[in-house]
Amino acid sequence: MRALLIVDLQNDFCPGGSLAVEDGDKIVMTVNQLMERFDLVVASKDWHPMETVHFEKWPVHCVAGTEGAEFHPELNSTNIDKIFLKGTDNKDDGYSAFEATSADLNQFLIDNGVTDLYLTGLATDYCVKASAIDASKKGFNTWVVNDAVKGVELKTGDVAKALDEMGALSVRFILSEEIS
Ligand code: VGL
Repeated sequence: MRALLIVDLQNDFCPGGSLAVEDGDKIVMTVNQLMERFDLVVASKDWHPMETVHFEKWPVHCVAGTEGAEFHPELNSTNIDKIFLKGTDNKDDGYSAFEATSADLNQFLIDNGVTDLYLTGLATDYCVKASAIDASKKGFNTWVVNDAVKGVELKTGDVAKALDEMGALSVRFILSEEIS
């Protein structure tokens, strides 16, 4: 059993948002197409309080209930079976979707018999990486869909380094066209 995980495909991480990932919106169509091929689709949302230690490191973004925290408007979010909110505590960065507090992602996947998890979304070098590493450590066969993720790349080479770190922890890489 496989599931698709969409990480943080929210307005604030897309062009025009407060922590925009360059071309972050360009993956939306690919993610929409992928959703059609999966029986189970889950998504994380960064969902921060107005004041949090996280905003000492990053510009204010994805504050719970704001427009910036909404999914990108072109994402077919009606195809998402369950949403997991993370970073909800004022002491918690919540990079990984497995740190979600609204529901337990690991338990949800186990309860649904998921063995293989395919990751898409933003950003490759932060929340996708953290989520993929957690997924792999928890024993899921973990795939990152290379053409359905985008990185922040604060420093040149950050994305390449993130891919190496994930690969070293048995995360595998695939293209959306290879997924039927
Ligand atoms: C993210 C930086 C700060 C992400 C979240 O979703 O990758 N990056 N907060």
